[in-house]
Amino acid sequence: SDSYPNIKRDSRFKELSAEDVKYFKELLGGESAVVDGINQDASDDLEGFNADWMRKYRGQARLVLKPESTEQVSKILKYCNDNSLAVNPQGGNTGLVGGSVPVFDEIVVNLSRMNKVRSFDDVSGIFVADAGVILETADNYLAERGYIFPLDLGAKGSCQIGGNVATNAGGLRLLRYGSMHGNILGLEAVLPDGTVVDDLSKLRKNNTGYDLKQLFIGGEGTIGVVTGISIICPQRSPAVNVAYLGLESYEKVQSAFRQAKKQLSEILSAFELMDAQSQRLYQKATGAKLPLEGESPFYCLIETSGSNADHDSEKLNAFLEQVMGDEIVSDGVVAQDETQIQSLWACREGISEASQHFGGVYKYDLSIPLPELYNLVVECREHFEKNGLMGETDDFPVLDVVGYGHMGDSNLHLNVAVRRYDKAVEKALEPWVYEWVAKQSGSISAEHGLGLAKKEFIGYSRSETMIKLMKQIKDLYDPKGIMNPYKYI
Ligand code: FAD
Ligand code: 2HG
Ligand code: ZN
Repeated sequence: SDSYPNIKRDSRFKELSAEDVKYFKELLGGESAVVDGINQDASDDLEGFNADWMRKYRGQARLVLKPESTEQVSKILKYCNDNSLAVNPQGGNTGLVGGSVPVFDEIVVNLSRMNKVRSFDDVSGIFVADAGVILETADNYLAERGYIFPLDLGAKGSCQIGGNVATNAGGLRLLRYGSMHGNILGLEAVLPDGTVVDDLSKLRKNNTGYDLKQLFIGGEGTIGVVTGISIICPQRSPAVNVAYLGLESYEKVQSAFRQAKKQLSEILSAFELMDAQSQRLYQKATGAKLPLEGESPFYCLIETSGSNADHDSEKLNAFLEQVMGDEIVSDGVVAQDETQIQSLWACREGISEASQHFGGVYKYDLSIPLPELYNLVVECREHFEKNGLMGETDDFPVLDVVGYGHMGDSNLHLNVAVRRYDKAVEKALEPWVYEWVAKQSGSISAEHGLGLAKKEFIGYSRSETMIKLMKQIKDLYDPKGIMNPYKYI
């Protein structure tokens, strides 16, 4: 492939034939379920399945299959396994590590037509649905019933709940609701040989043997296709407040976090960090007006969710009075209505897209112990300045280095915004960033996963022994290696 000069197509995998396509068309019963680039030129139709959200990774799939039932997924995988055809499971294609698009000519199995809610119990809050339901659709369904999906993220309008499970997505409220590993009660998944693993449990507690569903959560489509999920959803909080605060130093950000946990305790539902550079970039990319007049080096977005508006406001006001009185926070605004809540959140959720607006971006998604978390951003800027790669004019490839993320979960998003992709920038960043993180015993993949982007670097966060165990699991579930090859480990 021209896209990936350093990776070779695995010759174990058969190339697609017209015969194969005929089988799939008969199986799925219709043209609309198949994008066929074998019998005709379908490059335009295939583009959206081959290119990722960042337009950074591009595959050469010539066939996309859109099954609408678990049985169809099972038959597709069995056929692929029997015929050594490689497969790339795909949800909403919003993944940020190149895992959701093929590397070569893997068949894309796209879950978008598996989009039915299967059941909801409004006493227990247990929601069972097909993997291809869009996250926002699931959340709207639950909102009508007084519940909330325990995960929220900027890509909610496109990502699928099956994709969220496959990546073990973290998002904006993990601090409050916990991870997919904790909330998912059961899964239905299809193994490469077509076996349907029916573990759609609705039990909160179930200590009967190894908890095998956990392997699919964060498995990134490497051991099977998730077709259905069962998840426990909390009550939606009727009272929601959002505050956007300016702070003078990262030390003060940590103090504010400490105080927020202490004073807002059970109603705290998000604590997000944005540096001044990230807000400037967001402002420049979108033209939106920033919430505060003057600039502060750091900003925090704090959300509370509770059941009693008066009680929550009282707590939030007491918190704000204290942190402003103690000069922990220098400036701030509290949203007065739903529109303002949305626009404050947009300042945080919009950074991811803004950072690639001026050409491109190198993204790092890292777990770092809180006291050291922001040092990486500072040192990264110094590193670029020393290397002569960052500056004001077009001569420099790097436009800016921005730091933001899920402060409440010690998860930093380091985004290096570039005017153009440049090998020198990449060389300066990797493995420099990974070495830095390994030294702090952090994680090189906090919430986005490994995909193609991190595969080479897993050793910075996992020991030889653990990598070996992971490879054994992969071989056990997928002995022919057809599931999402070239990625993960
Ligand atoms: P895809 O991108 O289609 O696939 C992702 C991976 O999962 C691939 O390896 C794919 O093979 C596999 N996969 C997908 N569906 C299945 C399935 N049914 N069975 C088996 N494997 C499958 N992530 C976070 O964790 N937190 C955030 O806050 C966050 N914010 C984001 C904001 C934006 C604007 C964007 C673009 C992305 C963000 N992400 C975030 C990353 C991404 O949205 C998540 O990883 C999301 O969970 C991916 O879901 P998807 O349906 O788009 O999956
Ligand atoms: C977020 O928290 C996402 O906004 C995306 O995880 C982070 O783009 C990124 O680096
Ligand atoms: Zn994130």
